[in-house]
Amino acid sequence: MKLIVAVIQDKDSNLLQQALVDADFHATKLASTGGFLRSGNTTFIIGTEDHQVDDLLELIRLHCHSRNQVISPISSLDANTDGYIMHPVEVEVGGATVFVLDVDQFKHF
Ligand code: 2BA
Repeated sequence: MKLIVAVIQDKDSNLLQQALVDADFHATKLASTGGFLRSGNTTFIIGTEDHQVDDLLELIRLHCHSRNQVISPISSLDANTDGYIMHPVEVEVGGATVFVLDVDQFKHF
């Protein structure tokens, strides 16, 4: 069995969630925050059998698109700017960052 951890953009999350349900994958959706942009993204954790991993990865690939995102400078009125980026930066985000992990045990009580 494998555990797939997929970090995707919020904009793609509803369509991917529906596609996972339609394809009978069991998933948990978590609200997460990117360490670089410090903006919201979505993390799915999905337990699945080894032989279904390729189908799942294809589903994620189909539903998650890369986009350019600009992080704006923080307002100078905001006193709490420690460590925040102070100039606009454009980065390409996604489609998806996916980790495939071996599962030691799976219990469902
Ligand atoms: P963020 O950390 O907010 O990163 C958003 C995008 O910013 C990244 O897109 C990448 O294009 C850029 N970026 C990230 N770190 C950078 C850096 N040190 N210098 C320059 N540009 C940088 P993606 O690579 O598509 O990543 C999207 C999100 O996936 C990330 O959001 C993070 O939440 C997650 N992620 C990516 N790689 C990861 C990893 N190795 N481990 C855990 N989470 C990861």
